[in-house]
Amino acid sequence: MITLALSKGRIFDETLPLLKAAGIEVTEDPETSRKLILGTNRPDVRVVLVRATDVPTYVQYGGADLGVAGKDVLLEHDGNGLYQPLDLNIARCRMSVATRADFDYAAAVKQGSRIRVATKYTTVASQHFADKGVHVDLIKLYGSMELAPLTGLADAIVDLVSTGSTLKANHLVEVEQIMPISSRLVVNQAALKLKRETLRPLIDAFESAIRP
Ligand code: PRT
Ligand code: MG
Repeated sequence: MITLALSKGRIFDETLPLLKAAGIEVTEDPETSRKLILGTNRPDVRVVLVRATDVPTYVQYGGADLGVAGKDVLLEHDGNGLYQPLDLNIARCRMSVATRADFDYAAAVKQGSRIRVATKYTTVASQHFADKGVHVDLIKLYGSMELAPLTGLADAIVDLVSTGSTLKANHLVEVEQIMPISSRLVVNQAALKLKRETLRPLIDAFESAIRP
């Protein structure tokens, strides 16, 4: 049995066409079913639904043989035993710095001021500001980052941006792009050895689906 860990929403939706190209069809709809384990047309392949941030953990400890996780999630996840053979180029967005329109980020950076930054992505954010030589006080949040500059909790946020409409709706402006983000295939290293005969063709099929 091969177990694939996916998160509901955009990762599940954008992985479906890749699975289809590999001859795998999920037989249940996660939006209408309450099941966390979904069957496929292949008796030896199943999908488990986990939180996006839990995908690397499932794969690392062998709760799943492979999974799909955003680069944002992978950069914040510490731990090894994860083989990352493919950038699937799905669920694309970017990681950016955003502030209130009335906060002069460029001036704060130039003056060497200490900037208060709220984010869920503390590993990426601290690396980014350290590389720039900018002094920051990082405030760890688990969601609704947009609220932080509006309430005075922070001067800036580091968050994911895709269309930019969430920032706009909250009167925030993107002042710096940190890196492009997409989702990667992650594979348990032990499983790759033990289940190579099933896993390798699956990885190859994904690869030809993204690079036809
Ligand atoms: O939502 P939930 O709390 O259940 O979990 P999650 O946010 O971890 O999962 P999900 O499904 O929302 O995101 C899974 C992965 O999709 C992330 O790890 C990213 O790699 C990728 N991804 C791609 C995004 C976005 N685009 C994205 N736009 N993840 C989140 N967003 C959010 C962003 O944080 C912001 O709140 O959407 C909002 C901005 O969108 P725009 O279009 O208004 O700019
Ligand atoms: Mg989300």
